[in-house]
Amino acid sequence: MKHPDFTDKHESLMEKNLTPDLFTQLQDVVTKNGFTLHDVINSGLINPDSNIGVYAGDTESYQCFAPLFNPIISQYHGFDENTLHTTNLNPADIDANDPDPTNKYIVSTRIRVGRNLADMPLGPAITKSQRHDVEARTVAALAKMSGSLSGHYYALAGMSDEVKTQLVNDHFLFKAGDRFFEAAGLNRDWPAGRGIYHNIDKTFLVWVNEEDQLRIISMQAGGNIQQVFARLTTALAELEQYLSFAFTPHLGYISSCPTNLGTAMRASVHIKLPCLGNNMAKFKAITEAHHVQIRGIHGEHSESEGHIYDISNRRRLGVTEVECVQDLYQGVVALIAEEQLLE
Ligand code: ADP
Ligand code: CIR
Repeated sequence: MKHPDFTDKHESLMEKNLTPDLFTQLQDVVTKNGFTLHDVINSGLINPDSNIGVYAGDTESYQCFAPLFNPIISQYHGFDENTLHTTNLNPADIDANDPDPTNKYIVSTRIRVGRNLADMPLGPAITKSQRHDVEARTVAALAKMSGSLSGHYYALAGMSDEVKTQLVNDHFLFKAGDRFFEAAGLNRDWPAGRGIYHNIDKTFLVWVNEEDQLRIISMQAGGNIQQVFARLTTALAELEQYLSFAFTPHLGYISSCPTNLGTAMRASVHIKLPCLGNNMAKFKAITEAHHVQIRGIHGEHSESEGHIYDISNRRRLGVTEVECVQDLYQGVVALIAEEQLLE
């Protein structure tokens, strides 16, 4: 393999950081799960429009390929390499009264974290049988969830297309992996080992073997951020009695995409902002000032519909879970205030 011939269209953090010298330094490095530099950068190479362009195959990837990952991690999260990541999952520390009690703007609130089992390779390097093992261990742990968190697991392989489409359209289930996942190796053996657990109300959900082995989700209609966070932390505490998750003191919870390291938390609202939607420059200035990100209504790489946007915290590493939620809250308060000025 030679240093890639990046085109004008390549604009990812990978392309910016992978100099010919760094390429030479890392080109023969292999992790104990067989993950190589080619595996790390393939998604960004095949997809020139990637923002980030790298994935990890295991926790060790972050150490073996640190000269490439570290600057990308710093540039994305604004995280100083010498800092230790800290966790705070205490709902009592959240100061986020419903920013829209009459539900004029906020349609729904969702908070998810990514988790991976400590003794397994990550999705881009995991084998089919390891993926089934992850599924079996996760389903066994979920079977012990109590009270309103108890529910059922549905394997993707056994699900009718009709049910699947409905769950995806209702924002509960992940879509089939896209071209970024494909090039990262995340779509291998699809749909084996993938599935979704949810409670009866679909307010607590767990995705199994998507981009991360577990995506643990709390969601509900309206803007009660505090309640959504509290449900998530209760569920996490229960699950941690049965499952041990990959974590390092420097990088926090380990995820396959470096944007999810640390808290691995994305706290979002679906919010109607027609005036700001017609004034994207102002919209983006507010989101950037408040460390929040705009996505479309069907998740990453999708478009908005009817001026409903997905607004979520951008930073996940070097900030606590409570701070991620406060970022969302401050951003939403500022956006609603501006929308009201423009109405
Ligand atoms: P992730 O949140 O796991 O990073 P996506 O951005 O692809 O992944 O979103 C996953 C799904 O969650 C999508 O269907 C998206 O519309 C839905 N979703 C995200 N935020 C909310 C929200 N606040 N309310 C309802 N659905 C949401
Ligand atoms: C990319 O590099 O663009 C994709 N692999 C997704 C990266 C994470 N998402 C994001 O920054 N919005």
